[in-house]
Amino acid sequence: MRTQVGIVGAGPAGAMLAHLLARAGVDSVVVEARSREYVQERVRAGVLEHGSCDLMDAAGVGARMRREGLVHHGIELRFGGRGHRIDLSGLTGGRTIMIYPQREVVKDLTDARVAAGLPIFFEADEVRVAGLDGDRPKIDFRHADSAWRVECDFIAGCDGFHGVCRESIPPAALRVYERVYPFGWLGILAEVAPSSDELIYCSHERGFALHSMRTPALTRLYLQCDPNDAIENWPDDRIWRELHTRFAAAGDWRLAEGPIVQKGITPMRSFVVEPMRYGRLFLAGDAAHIVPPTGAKGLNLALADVKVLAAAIAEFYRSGRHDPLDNYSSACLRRVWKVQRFSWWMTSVLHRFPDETPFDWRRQQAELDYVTSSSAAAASLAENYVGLPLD
Ligand code: RFL
Ligand code: PHB
Repeated sequence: MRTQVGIVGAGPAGAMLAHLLARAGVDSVVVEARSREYVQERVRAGVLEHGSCDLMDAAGVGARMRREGLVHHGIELRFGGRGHRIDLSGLTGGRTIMIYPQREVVKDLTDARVAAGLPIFFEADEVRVAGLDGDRPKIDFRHADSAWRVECDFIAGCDGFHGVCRESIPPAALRVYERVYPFGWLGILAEVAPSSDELIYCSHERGFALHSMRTPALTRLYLQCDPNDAIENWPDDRIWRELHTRFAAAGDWRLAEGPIVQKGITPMRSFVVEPMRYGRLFLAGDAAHIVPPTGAKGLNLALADVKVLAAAIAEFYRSGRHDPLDNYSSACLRRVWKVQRFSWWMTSVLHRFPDETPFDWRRQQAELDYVTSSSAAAASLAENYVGLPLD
């Protein structure tokens, strides 16, 4: 089959790109390795930046998010057993963040695509991309026991960190920047109302902890842990004990417990590949970059990339102009590196590092004290947390 843009992957990047292109009158075919149920159920990110919410609206899929999402005006930084509020809205001229699970974002986008009858192949096997440096790149795959080929003008590699698109680029054409952290996050989903109205980022001698949420009845909690630890070493009562210890605070605040319905350990890395393009293949989202989750940025960066890419592709079909496509990588990377910086900073100030010295610990505590007592420092954190401008 023939299309204008072949999109590999139906995570947030691929699903949003397909949607933005359709609204601009550009044809696309989406090829996804997993089932529709799997991509719509995967437990991942939870925080949408202000600009990501605006993009959902602009794409015409914001209605349920506006109805069911939880608007947050601040976050708490907890250290030394005391909570300190960062007034995100007050420090950014009224901007907010939205708690709306990534799976709901993907569900809204993929349901809209299926309802519109536009092509999307779930459960595609043996996906391959070829002809990237020619003018007719292709996606080959197997679906329901048949072999398929999609011939495209352009391919968007939205297939995440472990996808095939980045791997199909000759290594000499890419430069990789990477940092792997000596810790991971143990994340749980618990059927209990959140214990706080806002997210709590907690620095403790035993390591970082995060209190987040998905809905008014579902709490999401994370603990810094050894990245090589096995989840079997963490029975539920050990997880709760550790959470209570790290979140302990002066006053009568208590962490509420409930049945744990999901748990897992995720390693953490910072990763960027440059450029985000090879010939007619454009990389977007986790396929091009990974941030540690401490700044809640991965999903938002993926959406920001495809906003730029969709506009560049639409401009190409409207006017024949190439320059927005030629500028895609550098335009995205400027923002990507600022978000890398922020995610690295949040990570380094809140986690314990195995090789740190007592000096480092005191410096971290001073940094947290500074950011919660200086309005200039707090404003910088807030500006980055609600999201740097998308353009
Ligand atoms: P995704 O979501 O990984 O989607 C890629 C899609 O491509 C498919 N795929 C293939 N399809 C066809 N052929 C192949 N060969 C394929 N290989 C893979 C996959 O099945 C999948 O459907 O990448 P995308 O779209 O770039 O989106 C990125 C985000 O998913 C990611 O950055 C965030 O989840 C990161 N993240 C967070 N981001 C935030 O903005 N806020 C958060 O609060 C936040 N918390 C998190 C997170 C990521 C986490 N984990 C598990 C990595 C918390 C966690 C624990
Ligand atoms: C989440 O709710 O999963 C979450 C929230 C904030 C983060 C990371 C993850 O920084």
